[in-house]
Amino acid sequence: AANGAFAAVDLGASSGRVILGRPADGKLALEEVHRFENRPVRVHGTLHWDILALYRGVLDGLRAAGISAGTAPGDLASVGIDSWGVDYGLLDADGALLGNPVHYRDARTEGMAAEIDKLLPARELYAHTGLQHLPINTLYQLAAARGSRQLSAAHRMLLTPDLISYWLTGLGGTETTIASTTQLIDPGTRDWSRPVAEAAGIDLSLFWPLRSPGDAAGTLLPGVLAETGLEGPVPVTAVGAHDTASAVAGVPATGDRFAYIATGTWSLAGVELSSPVRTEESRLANFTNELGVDGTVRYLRNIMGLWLLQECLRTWRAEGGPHDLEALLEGAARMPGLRSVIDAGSPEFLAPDRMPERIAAACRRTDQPVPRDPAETVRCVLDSLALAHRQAVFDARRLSGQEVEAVHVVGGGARSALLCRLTADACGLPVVAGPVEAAAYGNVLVQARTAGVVNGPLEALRGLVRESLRLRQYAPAGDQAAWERAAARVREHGKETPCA
Ligand code: LRH
Repeated sequence: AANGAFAAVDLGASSGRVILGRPADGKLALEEVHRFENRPVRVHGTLHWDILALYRGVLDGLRAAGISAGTAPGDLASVGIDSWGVDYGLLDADGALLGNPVHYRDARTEGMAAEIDKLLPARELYAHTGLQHLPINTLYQLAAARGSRQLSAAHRMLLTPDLISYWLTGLGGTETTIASTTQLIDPGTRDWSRPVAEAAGIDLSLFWPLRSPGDAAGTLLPGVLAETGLEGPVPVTAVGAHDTASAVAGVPATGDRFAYIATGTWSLAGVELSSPVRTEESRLANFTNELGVDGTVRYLRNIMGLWLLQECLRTWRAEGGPHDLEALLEGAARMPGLRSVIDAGSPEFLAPDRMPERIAAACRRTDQPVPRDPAETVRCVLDSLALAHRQAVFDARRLSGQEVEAVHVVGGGARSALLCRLTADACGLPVVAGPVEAAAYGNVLVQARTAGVVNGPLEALRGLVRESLRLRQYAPAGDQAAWERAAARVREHGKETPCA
């Protein structure tokens, strides 16, 4: 391997993968060398991540990456790590992990927004951080942990990808894109918001210094080399450590007139900006300003995403019902559209369990036909997701002034022709679908640029993604008025929606 291979560790809420990227001839070839499940565990009522199982998956993946990259030192040029947002582990003064990280879907954050609101009104909080109100935000998790012995004993706090990086290298750091999911960062200065930390009583010295995508993050420890069979030195490079930041970097767009929808467990739908939008209108529309690579701002809204389907499937499987997603999607594609729609942005769907029942209840409450079978439920979910995509794209455009000529769907949802077609129809805009592994593309390209193997600004990196795969295009069709009526149905009932 002339220029070496770069390993992207990409940890999602339902699976982790290690993907090897080899840039050559103006293209980037990706090879998935290892994939492993991410299965949360409930212990005494609290939902945790099985973080050591994930770390083992990372080690197994690095071993596989080394074997695939070649045997000479330097064949594995670097490693970069990205993961889902908001969650963290605490270290004691000896660097040992204090307990298993808690899952953002755990119920401990209930009522915490009201607690924080007493200390710092939502309006001010938004003016400082520009983050949408989501119960999962680190700020609310820390509020829930406040006064616990564990938090009191903590010497350091590491967000998930930084924790993995710390275990691999022995060095600490806080990558800015993942830090921006905490609700403790000011997206204008791209630094900690001291006023927010002070008001919320959070000690910022828990965090190691900030670092940016492209910065060096250490080298694999001798013990890690021994365990993975790799020959050192293998550098670790900070990438967009938030998976969504890496995914947006990997969007194969031309120019800047595009919206993106990063689909997976969540749908993250919005536009890329050069500075944050923190107007009151933006706050009320629940838009977030997270940080992206190369000084960009990811102006987007969190939508429940494929989580709704994953959870339905989990329930149906447990009940001995249907479990073939492909067959269900085929069935759903034949159903009449827009019979019932739910608010796919609502936190009422955040918690796990009994999803088909909760979807049915939402339809009943809003006087819409209740889905009668799994295929109808799947159709309801996909229509609802497409509708939420439309609302987010339209709102992002209106609130930021950013023009949008095409919508890029990346991540797992790009595989579903039905979801992409419905999204194109709902937005009345062409949808460009792919890559599924956008986060891995973004992750590898930032590493490769640091290594001097590829050059240029984000736009050039995106050009490389475009050259590397066949993208699918979906032209919008159908009746915009029908989507507008469906949107009105959701809006009308929005006020009655119970919050998680
Ligand atoms: C998607 C994601 C999203 C966050 C959520 C916690 O994987 O990172 O951007 O809001 O997980």
